[in-house]
Amino acid sequence: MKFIDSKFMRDICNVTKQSYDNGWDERNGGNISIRITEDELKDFDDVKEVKRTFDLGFDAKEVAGQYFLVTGTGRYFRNVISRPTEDVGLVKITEDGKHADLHWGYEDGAKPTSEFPTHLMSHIARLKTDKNQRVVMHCHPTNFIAMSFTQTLDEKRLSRILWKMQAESLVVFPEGIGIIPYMTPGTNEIGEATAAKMSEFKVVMWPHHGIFAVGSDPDETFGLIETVEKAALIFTTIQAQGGNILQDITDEELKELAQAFGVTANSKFLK
Ligand code: 2HA
Ligand code: ZN
Repeated sequence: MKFIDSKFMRDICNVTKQSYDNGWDERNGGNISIRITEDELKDFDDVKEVKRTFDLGFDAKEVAGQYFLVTGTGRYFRNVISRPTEDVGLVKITEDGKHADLHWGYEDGAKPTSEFPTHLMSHIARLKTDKNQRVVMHCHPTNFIAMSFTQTLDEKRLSRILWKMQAESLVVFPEGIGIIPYMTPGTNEIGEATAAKMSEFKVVMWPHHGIFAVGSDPDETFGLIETVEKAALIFTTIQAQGGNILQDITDEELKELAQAFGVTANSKFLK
């Protein structure tokens, strides 16, 4: 079987196209990585050879031997669906944890996204709490980013606002939202700050930039971002209607929601 025909490639093409169509990935904005096990690759005969090797610039030993399907640096989500063999690469983290071997893709010389350290650090952090952790996705959802200008960067306050915008929010992100300070993208420092938040949250706000989200498959991770951004859109629409909230979902109702859907809401964020 050829890797291009795999469900992993189908998933990454679908999710990048949908994210672009939603307006979250202007130019080269956004990146996604999907963790794949050696066993899941055994039937693909075109992923065995090492084509090139990349320096990671940090120690990723905790995911040594694991494969990651990841979008290329400078590449456009808009194009992934029409040029997947150039814009997506399948890399394996080497045993020393310091490099990634390219096994498939990046055919015109690309390399992994500049945010790959943040992706790997986030995978590592999440795997400690969730053995089904598979996907890290970053993009630029407009209303969510706008809130990082108009709202205080306070995790409890922002989580509560988003929870109260629709009944779905608490069910989809019961932990709430993590927020890091504004930092320069593409650095190990922003990767470490993001990963530190990932031990508690599945969603992290990068103020004035975008969102990082994690999950066990591409649909779930994309759905998480969609739900957060929908809450932010409702918030924006409320402001456009004058901002006067006459009634909302109470804390008591949030607790009932959590119970009804069998999720554990972050009690630090409830009254
Ligand atoms: O991949 O969005 O944060 C381009 C970006 C960097
Ligand atoms: Zn970005």
